Amino acid sequence: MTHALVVGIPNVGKSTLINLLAGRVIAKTGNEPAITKMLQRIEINPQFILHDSPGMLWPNLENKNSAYRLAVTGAIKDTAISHDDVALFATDYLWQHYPELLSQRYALAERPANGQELLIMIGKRRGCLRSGGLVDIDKAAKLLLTEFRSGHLGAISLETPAMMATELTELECIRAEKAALKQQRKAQWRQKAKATH
Ligand SMILES: Nc1nc2c(ncn2[C@@H]2O[C@H](COP(=O)(O)OP(=O)(O)OP(=O)(O)O)[C@@H](O)[C@H]2O)c(=O)[nH]1
Ligand SMILES: [Mg+2]
Repeated sequence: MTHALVVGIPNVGKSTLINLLAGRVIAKTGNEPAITKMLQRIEINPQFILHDSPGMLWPNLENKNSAYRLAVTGAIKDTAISHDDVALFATDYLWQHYPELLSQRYALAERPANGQELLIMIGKRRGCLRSGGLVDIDKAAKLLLTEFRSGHLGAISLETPAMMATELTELECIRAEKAALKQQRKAQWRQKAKATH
């Protein structure tokens, strides 16, 4: 008998794949992370057992950009990081790397100066307004993220090997700074302790 375990980050389609392989809807699916709550055993045939698993993430996302990118894709619950922050990260990145896709999708007449301005333009264009005609940023943020996640903005990569190389170098510097600060604090505590004895 063969056992296979399907693992991956949340909301990437593990349960959907299992349902396809099983030829019936047996695993619960949904367009949000943490739909599968526990390990589920699915018998494809007496010789082949599939196991569906809850989505897994790294225990500590030291690289903030990685956390934002995961949130943009929908792998991190929308309650963990605010919609607005995630959407602003997305608009900043998308405008830098995929301006033509955004211009087309939202028929932008002008060039926004930054991600925030872009989000406001998208909100205006799509009628995400509050009373008084002000743009409802939260609504615009949700709309942008939904459109990105459904693939309506086009084929987009949020991360490249070159970006990761740069970010890892930056991370090394941050780690070194933190370690130096820790050492400095330890030395200060030791001095204080000596002085009080
Ligand atoms: N566009 C697209 N959407 C997909 C595909 N596979 C799954 N989905 C959708 O992605 C969402 C997540 O699917 P799930 O199968 O629940 O994902 P999961 O990895 O089991 O998620 P968790 O159990 O929460 O970790 C659902 O809305 C699916 O309909 C795919 O190949 N293409
Ligand atoms: Mg699942």
